[in-house]
Amino acid sequence: MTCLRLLLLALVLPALQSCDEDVAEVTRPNIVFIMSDDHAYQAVSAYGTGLNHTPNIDRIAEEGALFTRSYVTNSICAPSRAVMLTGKYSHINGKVDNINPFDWDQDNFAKSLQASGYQTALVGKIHLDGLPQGFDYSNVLPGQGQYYSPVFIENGIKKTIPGYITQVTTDIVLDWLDTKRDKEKPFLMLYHQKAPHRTWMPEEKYLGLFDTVQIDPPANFFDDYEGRPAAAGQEMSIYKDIDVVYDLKMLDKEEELQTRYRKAFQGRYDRMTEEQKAAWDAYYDPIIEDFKSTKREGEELALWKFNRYIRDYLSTIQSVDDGVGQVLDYLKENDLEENTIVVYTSDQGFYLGEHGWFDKRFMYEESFRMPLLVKYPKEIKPGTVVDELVQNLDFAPTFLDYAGVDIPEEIQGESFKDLVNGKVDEWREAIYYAYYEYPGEHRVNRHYGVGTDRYKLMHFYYDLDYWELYDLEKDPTEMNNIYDDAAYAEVQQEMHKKLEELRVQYGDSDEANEESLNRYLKAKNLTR
Ligand code: SGN
Ligand code: CA
Repeated sequence: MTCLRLLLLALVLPALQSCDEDVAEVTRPNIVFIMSDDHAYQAVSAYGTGLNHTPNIDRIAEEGALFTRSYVTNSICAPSRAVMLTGKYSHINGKVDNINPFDWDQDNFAKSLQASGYQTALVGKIHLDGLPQGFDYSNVLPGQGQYYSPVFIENGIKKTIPGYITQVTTDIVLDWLDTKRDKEKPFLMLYHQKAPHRTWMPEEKYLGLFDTVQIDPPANFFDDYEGRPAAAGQEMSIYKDIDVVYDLKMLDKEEELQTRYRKAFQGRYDRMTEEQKAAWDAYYDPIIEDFKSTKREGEELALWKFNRYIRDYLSTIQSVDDGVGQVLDYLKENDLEENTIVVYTSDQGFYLGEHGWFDKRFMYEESFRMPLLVKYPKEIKPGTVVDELVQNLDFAPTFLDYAGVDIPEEIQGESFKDLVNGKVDEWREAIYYAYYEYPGEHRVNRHYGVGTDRYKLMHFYYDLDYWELYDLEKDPTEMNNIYDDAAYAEVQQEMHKKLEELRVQYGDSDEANEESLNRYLKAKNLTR
């Protein structure tokens, strides 16, 4: 906050006579930034897909704003979080994949808020090794974390906590808000859920929640990937790659279903208490029996797998939604509602059967796009809808802007504070994307690209050199690659131009790709 603004404040609040930090604390907003892991916008009922019901998450948009075009810069967990913290692209902050380490010594927005007098806390999944910097309190998961009896690292000290991860995470957040923070200071709380990440293990009380409904897969579930070699080469197909024991919980007591990851799932099951196991078995055992005794093949088996997958995935979200409700209620009951910004988002999008897939990584719409709901009763009108293109790159500058802290020059994102209130005349028309983690799990090739509200251009490279272009208005599910289609020659040229401009603007290049590729191959002990 500038001194001039503080002086103006001092005029209206005569009790405050100085230009020091204390004055600012009166009005600076608190920030609760809720991020879940792999939560597809298709599974937030505020987006109207009708798949499930998330009344508490929806409340944020009802009382504030719903963003219809919020995108990630690199659709994978740890890089997404590094971008969120630094406001810089992966090739600048250095965290381009889940493999190489993150440099906590660099600036992040929590450090800036902390230096300006905020109390800062980080709870849950962060997926960046090392003691988090910029936080007065951290209580985070090692790596991916576990659904049952999770391990947390509280200010550097490891502890196993009984219970189900989503509720445990919420309890830690509520406890910090209620008993641990300095109530004289504004606060930043990063409340980061593990759910609904693979292997989609529901809380006992929600086992079977979606069993009364038959969920149809998306229309392109049986995609043949024609004209899209990278899409054809992935390993994230619900039909061919999902593991029936590990992912779909067919852990039969007779041990007849011996799949690749059975042992890993046994380890997860063994973390449950006897009571939890009893509830789990009562639900899954009859399904296992049916699976073993009914012969399903081809399309029928694919649909059966899709239904098992989607039901577990959606059930884990119900616990996330409960947690959001508990935190919103806490803010309300403690007179914190008016002056607190609440954000709900995910670290990337996710496929819920589109193109036949689970997982993410591609720049295709479902994993590129994320849910984003923001409320701040003091400034944002209830029911606001924002259709402009925003990215996770924008979180850091937006929070600094709301807190009245100077936004460092090197930050590459833009604050969307004024955009939400309709006070911005010009906004970006194109966004840049880059994905790196290949060769790796799920085999999604390295690619980069540019998106506008209507078109998308992507370039797959490394062991491919292949361009794709989509007209999202005519082909929203991206089934028809129109690159080199004469009817789109002008659009193609225009999109190439935009891509080059953005690569220059953000300092990305083939050389930077080469450099990060070499680091990646070295870390994985691979040769080209
Ligand atoms: C794990 C998952 C993958 C997932 C990555 C990245 N496998 O490795 O399916 O793509 O995380 O996800 S699992 O067998 O360990 O569940 S991310 O969200 O952390 O980037
Ligand atoms: Ca994720």
